[in-house]
Amino acid sequence: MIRFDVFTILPDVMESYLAASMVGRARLGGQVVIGLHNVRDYTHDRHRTTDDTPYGGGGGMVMKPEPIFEAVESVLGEDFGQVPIVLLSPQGRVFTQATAREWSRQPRLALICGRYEGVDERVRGHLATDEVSIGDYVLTGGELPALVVIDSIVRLLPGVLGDAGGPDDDSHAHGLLEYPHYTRPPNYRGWGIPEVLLSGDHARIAAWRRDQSLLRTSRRRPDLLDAADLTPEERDRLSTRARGADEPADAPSS
Ligand code: JAH
Repeated sequence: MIRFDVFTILPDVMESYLAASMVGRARLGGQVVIGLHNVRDYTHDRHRTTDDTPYGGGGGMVMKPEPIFEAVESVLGEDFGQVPIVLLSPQGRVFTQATAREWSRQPRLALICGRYEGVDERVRGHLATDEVSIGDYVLTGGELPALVVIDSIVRLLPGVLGDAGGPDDDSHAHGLLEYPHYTRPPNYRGWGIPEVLLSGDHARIAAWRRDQSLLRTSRRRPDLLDAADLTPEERDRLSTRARGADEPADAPSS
């Protein structure tokens, strides 16, 4: 079981996604607990102020430190100091499948979602233990990145995916992109499927899929190959071989 505590001024927006999907099912199944905490509930003023103008000027608004510190300290209680406190921010290191895998072994994670121009720097320096970005673009807040982090972790938990193959079979599990997938019908608008998939020869199918993953990765994401789990033979072949099209064949198969 894993527990997430999310600190946000938009808990309702997050709940609507977290109630649906595989995450919603995992919560019902008791594999995941998600606490959604409204930072506004930890303000002390009449107007429940969570943001203020930046020192030094320049416009925009910055999230005040006090409600965030008090919310996190109050909710984590005795666990404070033991639990990773993650700030979602475009300035963080890029969140990857490796981080999802590591965090999926934690019993508890806290996620802080900023809005406006971001959070007071003291949250970053004296409260957060980790800072991650889900990619090089700016959003209106950290809520979508927090949902991405939760989703990527929850699907790795034992018993959540409930499907053969599962998380070990997908893109990035071996550091390679996925091979092409097909389902019925075998001929759609004249577009067929690769003959090998109808052969019933499971060894040939596995070899074809591996080959497609390798080719697709070398053409689309050569940056992934350094860290990918390849045999010396596969590395040799990729470096010598002409990297042909990785697009699926479109000859009608029936
Ligand atoms: C935007 C606070 N790459 C992800 C990411 C994460 C957080 C934010 N934007 C992008 C963000 C505004 C305020 C956080």
